[in-house]
Amino acid sequence: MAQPLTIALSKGRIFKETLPLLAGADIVPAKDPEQSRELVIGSNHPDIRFLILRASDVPVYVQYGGADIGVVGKDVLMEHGGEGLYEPLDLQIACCRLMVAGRDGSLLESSQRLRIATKYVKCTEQYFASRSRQVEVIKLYGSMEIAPVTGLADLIVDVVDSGATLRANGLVPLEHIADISSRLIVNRASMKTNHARISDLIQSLKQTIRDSNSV
Ligand code: PRT
Ligand code: MG
Repeated sequence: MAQPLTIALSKGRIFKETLPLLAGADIVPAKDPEQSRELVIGSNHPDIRFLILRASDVPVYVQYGGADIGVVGKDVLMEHGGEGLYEPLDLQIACCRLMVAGRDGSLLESSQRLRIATKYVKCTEQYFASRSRQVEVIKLYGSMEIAPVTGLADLIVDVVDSGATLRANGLVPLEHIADISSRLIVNRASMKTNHARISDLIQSLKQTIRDSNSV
């Protein structure tokens, strides 16, 4: 009998884009979290279950063993720091870019100390420190785009996909910090105690990603 497996996912784009990859490994959630209030969801295997979490909580659950594996954006993973986690696979889903954005580029040219609004405090501090720029970082939890418009901050750091949200709020992308995609993360202890099952799953996910790249 295989060991049980708990998989941490966030609702929304990560859940949607992970489904076809899991289906390739014959793992199908029993419910759609958009249609159900249940936060623990079974699957077509009696010993595989899903936890539906806030995206930023996925690495925390996996780090402390509340889940064996999880799927999380590289942005969230960089901000978390990755302690206690293996990151064995780039799933190549939910792709976007972590960017500096603002009303225009002139502030980046000036030598004044800039105020940056973001939920990526650590990444932002690291990025500007690596360019020897002193900044003041203001932590927000969402709707960062409003900060430069209201004068709360000079610039923002956020993930950008099509750029439509920036444009709709009078902002432009200014500097590229990192390309982002979602990663499979694995609890370090689970990788040892449940090695066969997790490495089978990784192989099967890899195969599905290869197949979808070759179409
Ligand atoms: O929404 P919540 O606060 O609960 O958490 P979350 O925003 O972290 O979760 P979710 O589900 O929105 O995003 C999960 C992951 O998807 C992120 O961690 C990224 O790795 C990835 N991803 C890919 C994105 C986007 N594309 C994206 N466009 N995450 C967020 N966005 C947002 C962005 O913050 C901005 O508000 O969409 C808007 C920009 O999109 P465009 O197309 O207008 O540029
Ligand atoms: Mg979101």
